[in-house]
Amino acid sequence: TLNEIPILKLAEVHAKPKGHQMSYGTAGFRGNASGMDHVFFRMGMLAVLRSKLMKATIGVMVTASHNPEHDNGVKLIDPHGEMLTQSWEELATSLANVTNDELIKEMKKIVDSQNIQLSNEASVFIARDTRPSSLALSQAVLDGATALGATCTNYGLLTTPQLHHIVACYNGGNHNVNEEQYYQHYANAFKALLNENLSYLTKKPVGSSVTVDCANGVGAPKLVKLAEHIGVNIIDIVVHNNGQSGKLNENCGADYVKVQQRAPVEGLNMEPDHRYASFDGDADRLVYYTLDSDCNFVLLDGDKIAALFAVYIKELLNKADINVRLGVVQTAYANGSSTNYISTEENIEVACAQTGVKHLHKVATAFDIGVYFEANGHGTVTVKDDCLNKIRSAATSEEKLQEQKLAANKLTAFLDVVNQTVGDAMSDLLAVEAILQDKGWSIRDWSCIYTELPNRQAKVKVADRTVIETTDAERKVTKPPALQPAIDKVVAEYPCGRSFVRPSGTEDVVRVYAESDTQENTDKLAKRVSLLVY
Ligand code: 16G
Ligand code: ZN
Repeated sequence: TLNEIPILKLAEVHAKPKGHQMSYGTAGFRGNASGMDHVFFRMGMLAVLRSKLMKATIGVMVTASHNPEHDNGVKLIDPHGEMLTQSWEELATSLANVTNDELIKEMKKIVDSQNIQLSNEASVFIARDTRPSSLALSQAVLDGATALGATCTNYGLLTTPQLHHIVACYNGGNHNVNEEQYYQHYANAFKALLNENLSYLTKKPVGSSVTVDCANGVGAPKLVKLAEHIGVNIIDIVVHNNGQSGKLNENCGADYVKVQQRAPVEGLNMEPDHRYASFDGDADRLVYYTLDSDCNFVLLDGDKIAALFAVYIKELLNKADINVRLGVVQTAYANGSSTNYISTEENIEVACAQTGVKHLHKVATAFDIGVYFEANGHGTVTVKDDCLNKIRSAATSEEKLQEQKLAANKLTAFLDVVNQTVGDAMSDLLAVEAILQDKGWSIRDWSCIYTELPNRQAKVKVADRTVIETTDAERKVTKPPALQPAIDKVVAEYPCGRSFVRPSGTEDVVRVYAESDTQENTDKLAKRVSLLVY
């Protein structure tokens, strides 16, 4: 049974403000940090119920990612390091929204409907980002989890993907996993991958530094640690926007760079052909950029990282003569040129999923090897176990030629560098650096694999964004019925035109995307479609 008295006492401390309603969105609860304390407390309790049901450790991450510093958020991590299963999102929403008086009743409802054995043990791992509100809010999570008698481990400051990694490894049986082990794992995997590269000793493009804007977030101190574990003689990472002066995500970070299509305002004295990268506030997104010889800004976003990864994997599979199903998963935001390059030029299967990591992840895991990326820089590679075994055994097989074994070995090493649980800016950075190094490519070589169509994102404030409903991985509007035909009509006027609108899952706005042959046309198209939404 539930130990009601201590729960109710703590619930008073973390009381819900009247009328405050929130829902578990694309990536958990997110909003202005003030007034959200009860949500964190209750998610601590929900994590315990989930842990008892799954008989495994559940993670709770306190972060609002790329949102402004005054926001905060919370999301649950399931046993294998994946996002909370979708059927529990509604339970989370109801639990967050009931009054204090209804709290016990609501929890009992969850216990009954899910058939949870309250006598089971529970274990919850908690971590937070660097927001000023995060310490107190992670304490609220701890209070909630301990109120239900869970064993809690508070990891303090971590990037979101670090917590995913730790939860997945722990539940996988590695009970010594911790932050230190994370660095060792990725540092060793990266070094092993470079060692597979025979030309590593002679050519050394990694020797030139990569400059990383860490959005003044938790990624900064963590990336410094990772770099120390690898060694500056192997990779030279210069950390910018480390939180000493600027504000979290303000005029910097992956979201700013991608949406504004420009470099962070402060801190970078950009030089042509140098490699720059940006993380977001919790380091689960990565984009690269540089200046061309005319000093124009050049962005290499999630689409370009996906293309780089997929083509590299395809080449290694071919070299190793391994036949498995490789696929790339994108969203509607993927630039049309990237889709064309991957599918038509490189002959790699491409699937489209709804926005949000959980949707892409699911589609990716249907492939033997799935590369998924959102254009905004969130992505990773997933591999099926039997496929991984196939590659591993190819690396040592007597029947394979030396060259084929080498390629299989390199692919194994590469797959070790990526964080398969979730998009991870740090591990993705290492993966990109290793591929460029292996290919002897400059950032310019990489950026030239295809040329993006000019694109524009806009947002429209409307009274009620839920009146817009979409289908076909958000590429078509179904409601209101007149909207899609109107969009189609406008789009048809622009060469290479494409545009879609979708209600945001994280903000109270409708988002508009447009692309076409020139920036001028694209901007016009975005504006006209935005007007249709009003
Ligand atoms: C969240 C998602 C991100 C998605 C974004 C869309 C995760 C971890 N993050 O940040 O993948 O691109 O929401 O936001 O799933 P929107 O619905 O406001 O456009
Ligand atoms: Zn993030």
